[in-house]
Amino acid sequence: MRALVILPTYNEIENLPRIVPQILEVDPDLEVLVVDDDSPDGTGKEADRMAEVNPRLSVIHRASKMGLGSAYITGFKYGIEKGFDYLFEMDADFSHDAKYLKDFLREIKEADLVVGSRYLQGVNVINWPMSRLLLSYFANVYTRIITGLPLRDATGGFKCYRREALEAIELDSVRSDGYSFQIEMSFKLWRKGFRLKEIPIIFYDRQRGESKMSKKIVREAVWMVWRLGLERLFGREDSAAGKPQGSSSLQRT
Ligand SMILES: Nc1nc2c(ncn2[C@@H]2O[C@H](COP(=O)(O)OP(=O)(O)OP(=O)(O)O)[C@@H](O)[C@H]2O)c(=O)[nH]1
Ligand SMILES: [Mg+2]
Repeated sequence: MRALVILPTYNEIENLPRIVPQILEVDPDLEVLVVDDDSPDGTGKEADRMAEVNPRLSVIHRASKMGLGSAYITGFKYGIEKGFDYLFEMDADFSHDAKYLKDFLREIKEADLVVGSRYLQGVNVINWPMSRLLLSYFANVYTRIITGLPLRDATGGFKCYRREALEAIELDSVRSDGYSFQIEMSFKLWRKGFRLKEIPIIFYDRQRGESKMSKKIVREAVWMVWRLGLERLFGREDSAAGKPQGSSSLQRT
């Protein structure tokens, strides 16, 4: 078993040197890939320095800030090419606690996508302003109603994909970036009949570094959700590729 934790970074110089060792400590089969978008604060150079002395860390540099979704697509392609069995999405800002990686690794054995969920058992978000929490919570209600995607937390970004599931998606056709990137990826797998599983996580607001949340990300998600809902209604989804045996299902802990 080989698992790759993909960490997209933009100005995470205060977080990166602390988060990477925490991840690697969890399991000897874990490796980390940093996808840095030429962070002005030197995160990319720091990642290179760390990788020089750590064979379990790799770094991809991109020329400019191109967005979270495309950073993950770059990371997925790298991980598939290198033969990893499981590929993680994780934030580099300590919003996602590395201790949950163990839970993901256990659950992915029986699923194709494991989603870390803030809203599975009540509301597990620490330190967000009420306005942001409400936006996130109702974005999820809205997404569930319009797309039918059976997840309590469809916008979260702590996830583990089985390699075969990612291989079944036309990665270059995924266009969205922020919240909607998460929705679109899960939706595509659900529609193809892959097994989705949610596990509870506690989400912590970032303590260091600057937020990249923007109105553009919210607007993008509002439209994407409708696009997916309509695709589902009119059956435009390409269901030919990679459909696994067994029916579409969602398991809950
Ligand atoms: N490579 C790359 N990484 C990004 C980009 N935008 C955000 N990230 C990283 O993606 C992860 C999640 O982004 P955040 O900035 O935390 O976004 P957020 O979680 O919506 O907002 P806050 O937690 O409030 O800051 C972090 O590790 C960021 O450094 C980007 O354009 N390119
Ligand atoms: Mg964050």
